[in-house]
Amino acid sequence: MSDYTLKSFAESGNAYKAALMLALCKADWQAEWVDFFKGATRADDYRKLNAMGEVPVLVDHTQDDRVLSQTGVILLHLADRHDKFVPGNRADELEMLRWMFFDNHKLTSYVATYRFMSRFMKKEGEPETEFLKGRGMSALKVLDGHLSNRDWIATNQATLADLSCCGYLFWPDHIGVSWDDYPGIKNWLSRIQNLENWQPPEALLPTGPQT
Ligand SMILES: N[C@@H](CCC(=O)N[C@@H](CS)C(=O)NCC(=O)O)C(=O)O
Repeated sequence: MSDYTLKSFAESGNAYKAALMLALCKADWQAEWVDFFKGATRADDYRKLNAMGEVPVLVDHTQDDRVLSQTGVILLHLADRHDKFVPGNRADELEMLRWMFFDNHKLTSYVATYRFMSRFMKKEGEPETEFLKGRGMSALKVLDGHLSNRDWIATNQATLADLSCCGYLFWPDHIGVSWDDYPGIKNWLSRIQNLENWQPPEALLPTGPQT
């Protein structure tokens, strides 16, 4: 058995954050496909595992099958286990956490939900979808401005903040943007792609029917 199982699916940028961390840490892990589009996360057995009904879930087999959810928590747990992507001092760590909270509240939350509504629910142009798009694009502008004069989000090296914020950003066509309009993000994504062992979501995670 692998050290970790990641309950996931390839269309989930949230799952990708954890999968990317596992890949970059060269961890011994396996993905287990969750049939999200058929409602698997709403089923009783899944809710017993994660009462929040969300993907991803990480099971750490090296720690008595400990179950973790919320990407921020999963990333922090993996950083503890592999001693990677967390700065060595508290001030930098707080800066990293600041951007991870921003990601969870303002960036991924809107960008991912906009993508879900437009691409998978086919509700492009409807008022709720346009609202999500506006909020998501505002968050992208904040991130782009922050990256205009620096290589990485929190320190002078990649941290969990970078892995968290990039979750959905390797799908610019899915969120209706061109990174040419966001040069800070464009250059930063290239730097992430150059990290040793980087792979795109579809190479790391399993997929299935999207209905
Ligand atoms: N804040 C959560 C977000 C996870 C999330 O929204 N996952 C999506 C799939 S990408 C999900 O399972 N959504 C189900 C739902 O919201 O009911 C995290 O960081 O893990």
